[in-house]
This record gives sequence, C-alpha cells and structure tokens, in this order.
Amino acid sequence: MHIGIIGLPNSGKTTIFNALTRGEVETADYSTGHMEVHTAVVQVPDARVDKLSAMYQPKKTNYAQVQYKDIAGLAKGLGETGGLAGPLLNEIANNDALLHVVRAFSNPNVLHPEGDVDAARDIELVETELLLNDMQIVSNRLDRLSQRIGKGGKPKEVQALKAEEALLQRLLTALEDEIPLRQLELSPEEEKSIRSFSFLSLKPMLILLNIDDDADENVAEQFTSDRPNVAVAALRGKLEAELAQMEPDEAAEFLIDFGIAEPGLSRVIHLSHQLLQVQSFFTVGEDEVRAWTVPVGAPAVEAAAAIHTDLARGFIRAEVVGYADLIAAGSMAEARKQATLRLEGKEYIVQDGDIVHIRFAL
Ligand SMILES: Nc1nc2c(ncn2[C@@H]2O[C@H](COP(=O)(O)OP(=O)(O)OP(=O)(O)O)[C@@H](O)[C@H]2O)c(=O)[nH]1
Ligand SMILES: [Mg+2]
Repeated sequence: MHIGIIGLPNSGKTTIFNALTRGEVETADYSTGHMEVHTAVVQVPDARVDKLSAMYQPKKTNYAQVQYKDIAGLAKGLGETGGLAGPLLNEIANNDALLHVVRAFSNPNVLHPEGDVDAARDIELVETELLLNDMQIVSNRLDRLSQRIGKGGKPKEVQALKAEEALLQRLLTALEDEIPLRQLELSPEEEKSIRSFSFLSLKPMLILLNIDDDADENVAEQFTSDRPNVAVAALRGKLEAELAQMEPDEAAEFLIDFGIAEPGLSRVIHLSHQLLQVQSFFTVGEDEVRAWTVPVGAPAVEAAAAIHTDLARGFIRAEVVGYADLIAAGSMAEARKQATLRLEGKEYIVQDGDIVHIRFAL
C-alpha cells in the first residue's frame, strides 16, 4: 500500500510523516529545486500478528507494510499552469491513496500561504488543483482521440476509440462541475480502461486535519462528508511526532496523559485500509508468520497470487481457519480436529484475519 502525503506548504506534511513513520530511516530524500520527497516504509501494527508470532515462535515475523511519501511542493495554481507535470506529478500519481494534510493548528509563527487558517478553504483549494490536473490530461487525450477518429481506420478500432472518447467526455463533464473522479460510479471495465492515466482526483483521499496539541479531535466531524472514497480525521501533528520519538513505556504514559486512544500511526493505517477497502490475511509456520494485504472480497486464488504467482497457477485448495478459531483451538492440528480448519476452493472469499495455507502443485 502506497500513500502519498500532499497538502499546502507549511500544513505539517513532514511533521505528520515523522509521526507516521516513527523516525524510520528514510529510504530516499532528495530535493530538485522546489520539490522534495521523503519516503519511508512502516510496518502495520497488528496485535494478531504479535499473537500468532508468540504462538509459532517463527524465525521471521513480517507485518504488512505501508509506504509513505512526503511530497512537498503542492502550491496553489500548479494544477492550472501545468506545474503538476513531471516529477512532482509522478510522485503523487504513483500512490494508491492520498493523505491530504490540512493545517488546522493556529501557531502564528508558522506562515500560511493563504494568510490565515481556514481548513475548509484549503481542502477545496487542493482538491481544485487535483481536478485541474486531471482536466488537462482528459482534454489533451480528447484532442488526440478526435484527431485519430478523424483519420478513420478499421471499424473495430474506431469503435474502441469512440468508446474511450465517450467515457472521457463523461469524466470531463464531471471535472468541469468540480466533481472529483473518485465520486463517479465507474464499472470495473471503465476503471481499468482509465487506469493508465493515473488521475489524481480518482485516488481515495484521507483528509487529515493537523490540529493544535490541545485541540479536540472531534473537530473532524464538522468536515465529515458522505462523499465516497473520502475520509476525514484529525491528528495533533506536533504532539504525535513527539510521541513517535519516545520509548514504548514513555509513550504509553503520554497516551494516557493526553487522552489519545490510539496513536496516529495505527489510526491512519486503519482508516487507509477502510478507504482502500483492503484487509489482512496471515500465513503461519515455524519459518515465518506474515501478514498480507488483499482487497476486501478477494477470492482465495488472489490471496495465493499475493504470496506468489506460482501458488495461484498451481492452486489446488486453500486450508483456511479464522483468526479467532485458531486462537481458540491453540494449534492448527487442534483446529483441524474441531473442524474450524476448512478446505476451500479458488472462489472462496477471503475474510479479514483468515489464516491461509495454499496447497498447490506445478
Ligand atoms: N503548533 C503546531 N505546529 C505545527 C504542527 N504541525 C507542524 N507545525 C509547524 O509548522 C511548520 C511547518 O511544518 P512542516 O511539517 O515542515 O510542514 P510541511 O507541510 O512539511 O511544509 P513544506 O514541506 O514546506 O510544504 C513547522 O514549524 C512545524 O513545527 C502542529 O500540529 N502544531
Ligand atoms: Mg515538508
């Protein structure tokens, strides 16, 4: 799962990035003029993995991973002037979801590019940049399509080009009405056909209000909308960044003192999972206990493919037991006796927390 952190200058993107990545070593840190990108991969905290690992005492324990990219350089007017082109655009486009950091902290010493703090305005401002960027891509493609269609060709090809034109026209109409593409109802085929454009407003977005240390996280409710593929949450960026630097004992005390129910890191990950409609399944053994991420609704054969394409190709059966059932049984052998361990076929819909063992032959 790749998540790109975007937002206006000084909104606290890097602060939030540090909070989320807990001072993990940066795997990339480069600056090209006004663009700067930090990348970090973090393990998804999961108590179930901890428990399975305690049960199996494996050589390796691997949590699911999330990659965060802190992408600086998104300023007002970039989408319009085509400034989102090139490396910056690629950095934003190469993510499964966007984490939009919105300034909601007051600190007068930190300059706001728009002059004052207004979260609702900033949310729209950044959204507009994404829309304008997509509009430009769609218009360019439509121009080229109409030229291609004008030239004629085999009926089948022309038909395909016209179908694409109709779809892109629909997208353009939405964008002109300031409707982000993530709000459209697209069929899986339509989604597939536009995937290569990497539209920014199509990406699920988590809006993260960066609030003051003493502010109430419930402010997020004011902004919560029923817009599809958008979630809103509030995080005390500076506080959470400090928290992320602490030793576990100290951090636990800090959480209680500040009434933080769940550290930002896990909250943001959980929200991202919901937003992206993905879930975890596990593989266990003496060698390795490992969490894997698959879309909600994925069949067993897709879970197999997530592990290795060979497992999907040679898929015979999946041995499956629910997490709670395995813990209740205490071992795979006992789960088998209790018949909570089942044999499932390719079409079985994987459930969150399933422990899966793929039987395969090549
Ligand atoms: N009080 C307060 N200050 C914050 C908070 N988050 C960030 N700041 C301050 O705001 C300034 C900018 O924070 P950054 O995290 O660098 O912001 P940014 O969005 O990465 O900025 P650019 O990369 O320049 O676009 C710093 O001085 C931070 O200390 C917060 O939650 N509360
Ligand atoms: Mg920054």
